Amino acid sequence: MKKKRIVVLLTLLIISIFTIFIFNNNLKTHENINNKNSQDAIKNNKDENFNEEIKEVEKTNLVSYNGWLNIENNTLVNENHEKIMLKGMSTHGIQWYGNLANYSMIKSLRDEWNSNLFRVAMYTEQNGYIENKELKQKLIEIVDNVIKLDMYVIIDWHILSDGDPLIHKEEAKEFFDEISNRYKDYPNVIYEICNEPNGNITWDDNIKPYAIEVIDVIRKNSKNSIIIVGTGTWSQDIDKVSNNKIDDDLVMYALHFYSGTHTEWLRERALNVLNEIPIFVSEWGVSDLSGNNGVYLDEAEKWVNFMNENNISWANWSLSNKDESSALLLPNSDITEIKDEYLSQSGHFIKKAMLE
Ligand code: IDC
Repeated sequence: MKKKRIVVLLTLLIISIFTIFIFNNNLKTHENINNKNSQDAIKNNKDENFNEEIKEVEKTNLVSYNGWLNIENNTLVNENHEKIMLKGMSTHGIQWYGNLANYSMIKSLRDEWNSNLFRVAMYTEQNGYIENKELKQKLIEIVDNVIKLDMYVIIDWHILSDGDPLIHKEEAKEFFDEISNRYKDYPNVIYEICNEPNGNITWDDNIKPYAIEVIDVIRKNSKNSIIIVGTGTWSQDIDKVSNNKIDDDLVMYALHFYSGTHTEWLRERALNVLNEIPIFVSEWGVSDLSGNNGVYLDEAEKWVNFMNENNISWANWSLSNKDESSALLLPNSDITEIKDEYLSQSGHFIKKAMLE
């Protein structure tokens, strides 16, 4: 009799353990299905491929906290309508210095400098993407790493010697179609569709028509991403935009400056339009416009204050160890983490600006 009771009890126990196991597993599968293709994958920290590092830092300036960005009163806000400022490094051209933009380097910028943004500059010309299509793989590798690190990332179609964005419009459309499809579920990604239009072109006839077509392509995949559009004269002509804006609530306009060349007059120009258009300083440097010829830190300080006062997000040129004054690192220092002893004069200044 006693034996029989034990057998019954044991059977019941086994059945209950089995049921709990099945139920639990079912829940997990459910969770996975729900999270697939969803922005919540990022927020809930459950996407295995992309979120392994989030747990380490719980910062209110990162993507898991802020989510999809928006624009209100011409400035960036997070999902809860709170103002947010993005600050980070831009790579140099990834065809030359892409290897410095490795996982541990970007992680150290996040953890030690409090950076929440990284810009990936993919040149179109100068042995950039147009001639060298493998560069896309390099870009993807870097962007994936930035996403893993829970930071925002700018994908920069870096036109420069090709001053008119229309020159490589078809390639741009193809590229942004593929890339915005790949990243459509990630609030991390910001598209910068033409770094610095320049030369004999205008906003009305060249840049805006180009932007409309490329934005259209991106919007088919991603309705909610922020898109930055370059402006004329190497992204200084923000004053040409206000009466001919692009009809899209999530578009921002690029203002670029180099403190050895661009001073008070450009800040005034920006001030004049700050209430009319959202501005993103997606590239700036402490050198002159050549990227070299010394550092201009007093003027740079004025710019940094200006951006802080007006909640303007920025990316600094550049994370490289080239022998030029805008480079963050000393010439040829080959490092995988940001360390003070390898910082150039620019590097020391940028560290301070980042931590302000
Ligand atoms: C510069 C690099 C320099 C390189 C040159 C041409 O610092 O090493 O030889 O480009 O490729 C920009 C551009 C950015 C420039 C930077 C400094 O967006 O590509 O980088 N600059 O000249 N606009 C204004 C300045």
